[in-house]
Amino acid sequence: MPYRLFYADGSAAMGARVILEEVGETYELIETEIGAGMPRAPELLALNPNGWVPVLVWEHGAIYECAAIVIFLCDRNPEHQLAPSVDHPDRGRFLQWLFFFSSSLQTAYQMTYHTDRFCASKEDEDTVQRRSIKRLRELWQVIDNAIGHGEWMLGQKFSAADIYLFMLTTWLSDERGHPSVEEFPNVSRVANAVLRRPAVQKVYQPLD
Ligand SMILES: N[C@@H](CCC(=O)N[C@@H](CS)C(=O)NCC(=O)O)C(=O)O
Repeated sequence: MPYRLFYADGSAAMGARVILEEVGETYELIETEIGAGMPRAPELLALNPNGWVPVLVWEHGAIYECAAIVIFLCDRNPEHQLAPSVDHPDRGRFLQWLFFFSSSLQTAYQMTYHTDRFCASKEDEDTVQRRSIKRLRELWQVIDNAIGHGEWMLGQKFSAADIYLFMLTTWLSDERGHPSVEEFPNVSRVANAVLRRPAVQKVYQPLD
């Protein structure tokens, strides 16, 4: 049974889709409405009650949370070497970055894109918006420092953490007053290198 991926352009589902392309799996894309205030498909809600993408359906059920899906796919396709194996010295750092991206950076993005979810009243939205942008800058700086002169997130070895990083850079928005990726030269270098990969070229559509 081919994988099925609940998907929306420009969303966290892009990371999961790039991994599917990298490992050459066949999959069916299920284009999914995730616009603010728009109803969510019952099929999506049945699998992910949060109403978010990505959701990956496979022969034994469905998984949500992009980082979990990425690790799951990498581990099922070890020959592609997108993740250090469980006993490799880099495994811990690989997991660290995926969890950091997902729990810290994605939350900062949530706060700037869905400010209302973090405020009890409209008057607080401006403060939360400003703080979340500051938070984005702080977190990207941590990542930039960690990469340093390294070629990739894990140093010399390319991994799915670099694909995840690339995805997160595509959410930086001038319009929303976010920092520009150029503020973080090491991040920018890694993201540009990931962008050249055929799997990314196939999947990534810059949004207007
Ligand atoms: N922690 C989840 C977050 C996923 C997420 O925020 N997806 C966004 C698109 S990037 C979404 O579906 N948003 C719709 C909404 O928040 O209502 C993950 O990493 O998979």
